[in-house]
Amino acid sequence: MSDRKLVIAAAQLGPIQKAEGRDVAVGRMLRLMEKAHQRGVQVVVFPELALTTFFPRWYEEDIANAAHWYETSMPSNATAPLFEAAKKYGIGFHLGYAEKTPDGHHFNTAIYVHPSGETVLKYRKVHLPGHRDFDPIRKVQHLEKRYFEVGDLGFPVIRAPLGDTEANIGMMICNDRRWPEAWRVMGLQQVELVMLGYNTPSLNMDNRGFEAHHLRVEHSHLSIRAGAYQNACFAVATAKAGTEDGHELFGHSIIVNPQGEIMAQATSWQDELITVEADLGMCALGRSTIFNFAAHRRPEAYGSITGQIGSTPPPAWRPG
Ligand code: ING
Repeated sequence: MSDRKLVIAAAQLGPIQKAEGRDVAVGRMLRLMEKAHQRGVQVVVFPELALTTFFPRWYEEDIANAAHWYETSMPSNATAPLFEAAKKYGIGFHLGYAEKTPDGHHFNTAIYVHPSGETVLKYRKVHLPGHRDFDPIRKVQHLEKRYFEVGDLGFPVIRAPLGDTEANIGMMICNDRRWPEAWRVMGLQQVELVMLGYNTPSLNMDNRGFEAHHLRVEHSHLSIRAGAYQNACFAVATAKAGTEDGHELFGHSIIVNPQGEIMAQATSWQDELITVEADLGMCALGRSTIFNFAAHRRPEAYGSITGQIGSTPPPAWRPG
């Protein structure tokens, strides 16, 4: 046990309908912040694209028709109440949103905001799933490659004051959790707390093969538990869940410790706060033993991980 205790929460959101404005989502997030304050929470993690519906499911021929989904400033009039609540309650928060930069670039972005209202860290989603153009085979479109550019900030980790202590924090977004490279880049920076939001359909929308429904959640938890365990860090994974205009997203937000154990799990697909007290000193065991990277990693054997993009077929062996 260490004296580096931190009370953290995943603030899961239920659905946000296409016709609902940012004020609806912000109002619900403020209620979750108040509940977090009542529970002595010091850090709150909101979902990916927390201010709007998951708009990449909707095809727009003219991208200009999607302009209203993006934030051109942060904070903005609509989001300022979140920053004020952070100051009022002394709570830091992670927020996922669609970012349009002053020079016209579009990213699926997340920030961590200190109770002072200052942005401590920004991340832009690197692994954009789905496709760019309308896909007639799919049951539902997943057009993140149409609406966002690949994140250009890497996977930064920073040591920052959190609650009564400080921690090495990093972020990833949704599909990133399925890629061990994202976790390891942050593990190599000694990350202790990974904050991630997600919007994940509860059924496979690809329509290109069978996937048992229960595996949707299984694969999500498998990815997060493995990432936390293999990099000796905590992970807070927060869903936007429920049915948005007929399209279902699963909840099952979880908080995972550095041994890969689920410490808390949401049990609804609505607005729900799950809370844990994390002992950040727990990261030390994995980092100094089984995942002591300096002692055990062999980068000379890993060249293909950054040396190539797609997989290539192996040489074939034939008897005699
Ligand atoms: N959503 C999904 C995710 O990675 C997905 C897309 C679902 C990809 C299931 C593969 C399998 O959780 C986002 N927004 O990345």
